[in-house]
Amino acid sequence: MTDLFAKLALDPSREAMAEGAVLLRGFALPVEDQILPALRSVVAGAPFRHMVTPGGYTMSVAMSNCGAAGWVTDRSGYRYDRKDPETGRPWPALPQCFLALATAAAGEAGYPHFRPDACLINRYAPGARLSLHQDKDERDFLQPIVSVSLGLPATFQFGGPNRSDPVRKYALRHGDVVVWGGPSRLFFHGVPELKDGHHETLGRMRINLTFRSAL
Ligand code: MD6
Ligand code: FE
Repeated sequence: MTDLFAKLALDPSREAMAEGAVLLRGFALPVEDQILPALRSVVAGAPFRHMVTPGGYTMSVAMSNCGAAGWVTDRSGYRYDRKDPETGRPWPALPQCFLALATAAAGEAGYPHFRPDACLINRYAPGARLSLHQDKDERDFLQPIVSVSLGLPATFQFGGPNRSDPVRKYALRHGDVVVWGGPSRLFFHGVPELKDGHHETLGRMRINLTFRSAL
């Protein structure tokens, strides 16, 4: 583990997105050799699925979770659940290398006390999208969210506190990490349709890990 922290301490290149939100370019690259196998083992235990929104719409993004709680949606609403509704079993544990990456990124961004208990895993095939939303199902909005992008690049739309606020666009690439909290914690954001392409390790997909303190 000391090794992992040593690698992650390499000076990241930062971009400020808003007050409380920072983009750490390539922050996950030094540990991708640990993250990708751990991800495979998590989704072997909790396979990707297309969840249904309360409005009855099937999401184009496929999702899974690991950690003490997982984010789920169905006809009854959005919530964090300690069990995978598909299997009735607890979600796979948060791999140590996931936890190390998320806490190191949060520390780097000025949130040294972040202890995530949930990791939502989003899988985008070309054409998949996530419409503008706020992340507001977590209990404590003082905790940030740490977001790790893997595979194909995506455009990330980052708005403001109101749905109608103008959005800024960021290209998120393999290995980029966004840490976001404080005054922008509840800002609207989304991902427009993923463009087709081929990534050398993940192929025709984008994976996004979002770490949250949910419970
Ligand atoms: C994605 N991310 O990048 C979707 N939410 O695939 C999110 O919805 C998100 O990246 C909250 C904080 C960071 C995020
Ligand atoms: Fe979100």
